[in-house]
Amino acid sequence: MVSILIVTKCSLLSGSRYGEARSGGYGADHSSEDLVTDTHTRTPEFGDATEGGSGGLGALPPDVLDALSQDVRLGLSSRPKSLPSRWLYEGVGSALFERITELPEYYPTRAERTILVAHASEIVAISGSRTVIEFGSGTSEKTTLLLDAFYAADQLDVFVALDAAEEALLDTVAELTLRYPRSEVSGVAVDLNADLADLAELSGGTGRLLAFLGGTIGNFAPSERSSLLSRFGDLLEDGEYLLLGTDLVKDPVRLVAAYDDAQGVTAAFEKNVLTVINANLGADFDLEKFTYVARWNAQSDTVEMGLVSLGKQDVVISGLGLSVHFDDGEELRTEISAKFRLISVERELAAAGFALSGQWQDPDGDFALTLARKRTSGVSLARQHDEERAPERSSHAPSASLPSSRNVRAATEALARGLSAEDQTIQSMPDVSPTKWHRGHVTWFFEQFALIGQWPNYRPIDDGYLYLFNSYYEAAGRRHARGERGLLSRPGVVEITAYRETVDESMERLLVAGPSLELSAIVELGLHHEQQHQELILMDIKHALSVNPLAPRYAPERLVVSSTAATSLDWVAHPGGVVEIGAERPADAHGAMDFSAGFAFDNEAPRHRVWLDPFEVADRLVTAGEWLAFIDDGGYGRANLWLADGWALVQSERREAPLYWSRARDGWELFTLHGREPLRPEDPVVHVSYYEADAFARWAGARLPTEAEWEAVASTAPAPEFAPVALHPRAARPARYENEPRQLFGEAWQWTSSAYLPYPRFEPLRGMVGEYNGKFMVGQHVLRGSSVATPPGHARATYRNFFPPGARWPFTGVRLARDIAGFGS
Ligand code: AVI
Repeated sequence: MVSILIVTKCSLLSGSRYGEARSGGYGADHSSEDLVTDTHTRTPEFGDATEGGSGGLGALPPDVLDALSQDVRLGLSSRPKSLPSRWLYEGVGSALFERITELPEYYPTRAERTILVAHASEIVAISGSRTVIEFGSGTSEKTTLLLDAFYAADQLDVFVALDAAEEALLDTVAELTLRYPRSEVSGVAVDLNADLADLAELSGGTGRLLAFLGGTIGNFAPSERSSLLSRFGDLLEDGEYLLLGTDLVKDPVRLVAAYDDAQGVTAAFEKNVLTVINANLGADFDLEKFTYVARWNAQSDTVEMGLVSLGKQDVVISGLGLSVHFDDGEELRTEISAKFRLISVERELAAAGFALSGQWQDPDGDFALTLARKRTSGVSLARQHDEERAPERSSHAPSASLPSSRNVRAATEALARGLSAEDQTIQSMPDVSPTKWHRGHVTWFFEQFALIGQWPNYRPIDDGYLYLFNSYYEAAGRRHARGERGLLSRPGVVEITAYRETVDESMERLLVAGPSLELSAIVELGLHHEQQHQELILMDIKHALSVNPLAPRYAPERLVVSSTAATSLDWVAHPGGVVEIGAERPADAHGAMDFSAGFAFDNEAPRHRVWLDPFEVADRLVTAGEWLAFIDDGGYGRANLWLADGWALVQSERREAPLYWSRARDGWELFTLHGREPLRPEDPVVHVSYYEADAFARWAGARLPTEAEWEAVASTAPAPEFAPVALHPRAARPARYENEPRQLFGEAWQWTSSAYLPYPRFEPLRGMVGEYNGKFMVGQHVLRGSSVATPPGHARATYRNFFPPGARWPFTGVRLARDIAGFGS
């Protein structure tokens, strides 16, 4: 039977030999009245301590002696001979281990301490725990770094120290009771083989964090490790945390030195197990006849430690009635110390039902502390998925997604920088949103889906922001009316900047150790989403500024360096046939986002085959000069060119030219983000609706391309990596080769004749993000390419932009297409 000694401030259930024996050890400044002692006996596997035991041979209590007897009998009669490392700590073992932790060669204790000094408060914040349970607290020195942070945050309701070494445990409890007067401190003497599930009640409370520090997990064989981690999981409720210290794989020379120190302290520590057996089981081990060895096993990433017999010898263990023979050079394995890689820590934790919440290393990368959250039982499929995908995960170093995240977030702020608070507040029509709303909304996206969605104890910055900045996510709750976003003077731009900064800080804390697959996918989606809003900011502010009769500039006047006379229009022929379009579905088999094959929005997938008859597309966009010809030819007044809805719109709104065109004394003028400009006939036409594009194409004796035609031509063309120099599309440069399709990207989005519909076998993503695209697949048309306002690197050949057919405030242009004559007759 394993004795569990509970040392607590509040209750004395019974005394026992075991408890009483230790109750004198509290130290001079702490009387035993301050603490009371409660001894339980549990788990029948080792017999009942209260019924007495063999006793007499040494200082060990009977149940512990029984366990030692079993381990020695089994370990010394097996081949190779081995003993569990727990016996190293008996007698002078704990003191020797303390000396090891101070050796110059032994870096793990110092490295872990460094991590705790730097990151304890993050661990407190991320976990939100209020109860800390620590296994193997032994010495409280490192533990106090963690506990101090909890206490300072007023988050230490309960601390429970668990340790097999009661003496050290009692000291710890006594010391910590004084150190944390507002907390309930207790200790439980237990070894890790005990049924930990029983401890669930003892530790009480919710919001618990179980700490297993020091790299002790490495002293267990792989199968023992997985069972121990699972048992930790059994002890915790869903959403509670495990904090695990692991030593990392490094230069074997340093590793072996750490376990074979120059002073011979580790050798003495390992040999101590023979003394323990001599003292407790009446054995006659001669310590001089064994030499200590430590070696690196590169196959198992393990330091192996053992005692090698110097010559043949027979050892008698009288307490067990056993004689054990050792050959010359035969080794008794006393300990292993496995070293880890970050990915293997994550994988072992995932297998035990934990998801990574944070992972920190010391600056030398010697040691890691991992904070892992027990997963909710309902997502076992996701867990299985994570395990399968684990090798494909990128580095979990803090840089995994933060640099691009910082760039994207900074790019949004850069777009808003030149805008006053007033500029950022107005909404010139229901379709446009104020700049400050965009800045808040993209931030809300991270708060809602990453922080609230992935961080159980996260507290929203302001519930009102969740309402104001939700765009259209029904699953995220109620929201402010879209058309009334411009009525909000508060929160002002200052509050929104603060909101952005606070969410960024929280995101960095969440991501600092490398996100889980799920979280990285959310972050990635959030960054692409923010890039979409960067374009919306430009579209919307252009409209907002355009309604001002003073036509204020967003950007400095455009410098048109050379005006290439509009090049002649050529056609790029495509033979047709079966083509494949679209992206691979960015989700795993269960519908969870998965961008490991490259980012794509869900509406770009799945990749599928389509049949195309032979066709050709124009090698450049329709120019403003060509549009002028359409106007001058009465294009806006000829009903036969127009779709009925388009004609009705043209009539009702008296449209006679693209948006932002106005007649001036000397001809047409355009409002651009660079201010008013005279129309330049060679520039592409921009800000036309689908209806206008369709009417123009009919007038020109052509048609609009389907989205599959567009993609079939564009699939080999790279999207631009650099931002255009101006925020208005430029004239096409000369073709570099015959039939080069030009201006596919980076000038103006191109209307296609394709209705925005789901691709065959389209499925929305699982969860709230399923609302991202799929629910808008009616009544709109697809646009392809990208525009001057699209952030560099955002677009690709499979990208499907979409707007209602009447919309023209986006940067929308036209590329013509035609059937290849003579086919199909
Ligand atoms: C307790 N444990 C993490 C130590 C280690 O590094 O494996 C035990 C030890 N054995 C020899 N030196 C240290």
